[in-house]
Amino acid sequence: MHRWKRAAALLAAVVTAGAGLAVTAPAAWADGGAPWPDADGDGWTAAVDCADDDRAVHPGQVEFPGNGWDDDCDGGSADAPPGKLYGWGRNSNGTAGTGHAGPDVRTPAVTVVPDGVVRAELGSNAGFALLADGRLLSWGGNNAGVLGSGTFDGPYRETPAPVVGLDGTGELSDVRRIAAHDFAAAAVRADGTVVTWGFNANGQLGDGTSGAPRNRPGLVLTAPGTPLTGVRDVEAAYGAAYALMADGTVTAWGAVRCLGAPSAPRPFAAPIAGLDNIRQIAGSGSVMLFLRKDGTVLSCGSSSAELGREYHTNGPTSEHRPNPVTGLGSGGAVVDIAGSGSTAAALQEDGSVYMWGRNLNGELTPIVPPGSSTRVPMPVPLPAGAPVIGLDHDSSANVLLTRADGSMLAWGANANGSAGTGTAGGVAAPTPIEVPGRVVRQAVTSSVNGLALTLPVAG
Ligand SMILES: [Ca+2]
Ligand SMILES: [Ca+2]
Ligand SMILES: [Ca+2]
Repeated sequence: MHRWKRAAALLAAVVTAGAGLAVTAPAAWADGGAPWPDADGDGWTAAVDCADDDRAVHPGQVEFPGNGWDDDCDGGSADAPPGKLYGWGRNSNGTAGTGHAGPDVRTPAVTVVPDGVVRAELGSNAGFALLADGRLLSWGGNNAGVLGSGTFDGPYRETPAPVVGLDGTGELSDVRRIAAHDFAAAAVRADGTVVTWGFNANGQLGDGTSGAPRNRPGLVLTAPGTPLTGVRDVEAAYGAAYALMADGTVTAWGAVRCLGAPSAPRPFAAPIAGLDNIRQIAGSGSVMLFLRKDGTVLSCGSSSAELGREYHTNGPTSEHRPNPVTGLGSGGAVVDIAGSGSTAAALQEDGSVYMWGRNLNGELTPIVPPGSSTRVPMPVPLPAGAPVIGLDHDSSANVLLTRADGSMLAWGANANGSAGTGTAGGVAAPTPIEVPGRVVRQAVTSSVNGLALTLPVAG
């Protein structure tokens, strides 16, 4: 199916769900008969494609709030229809966001996070909500000061509150993107700088220090006294963080992978060679994944199966340098990626989900037996229904998919009810989850919690 036809089909599904998006038909020919180019091959010509170098951006695409991209080329709605947050999973520290610590929450429950959320994120035990006004709220466990509250005191907080400002007082402002991994967090601000806080054992705070954690945001530096600038997005990964630069290259700090050989932690931010035209970064334990705007995926970091390719066929240190994942299906360009500590996942244009790696926690049970591994990406059998449009698997023993009709699919270890399916024990196959009256547009999962950013069903 041509990309635009599939996009139209996807749009029809969205309209059926009531999201009510507007769309402009692709124009194959300009006035006067000269063809408009379609440089990225997504089926939408440059006449209507606001990013003709990016396969995942075009008219008819679903607008994902707060991801930093005008996905549907609608400058009017841009990037930020604000929504309401739902949470579930372990709640002994209030991480489910219900406003009070208590027993596990096994299905999505409305949170006490104020309306106006444009992006959600989870660390190991803490939740984050980026608001449309640029403030960042945090709640849950405060391990290593990951709440950014300016204190290490208090084992947890039940009521979401703003991350403090750079000087430890006031509120952090102008936040555009948020990423967390374990007990460390990183945020991109409107001026293109990055601030970090929390765990720092590997120098993942990027300010030249390592060891002591920090309970308030501080700037990531390229050298003493010189802040990193020009950042579009950030991914927090195992012992390190990776910044997607506005020019499509990648700069990283901490226990950085993909430098050509195993390397000592970097105390300051510096570029990674061999990466350009990148639109998304995902960490998978020792392996990093990079989605290019042309819809291909690069991997590097270690020889583990989650590399998604052979590691010795392109030079003796191929696993330490960015090289393409091989064996993905014929479902078109990859439009979303995610990784856990031991597995990786990719979503293709036609809604196919491919996974690979080591099945240590049940994430790969739909494709290989527990304890087995696959270096070759394999398609995850999905139940009938609306096409998958997004995925999350960040540092998690669960996989969480969003579908065009606003529902989710989940499976995995399901510790503390973190899959959100309402069941106990591991979930072996993708299982539908609905949030009544709401359309899910972003879903995030950790091994013990889940969050869903939802919009009202229009109509
Ligand atoms: Ca195009
Ligand atoms: Ca495009
Ligand atoms: Ca967007």
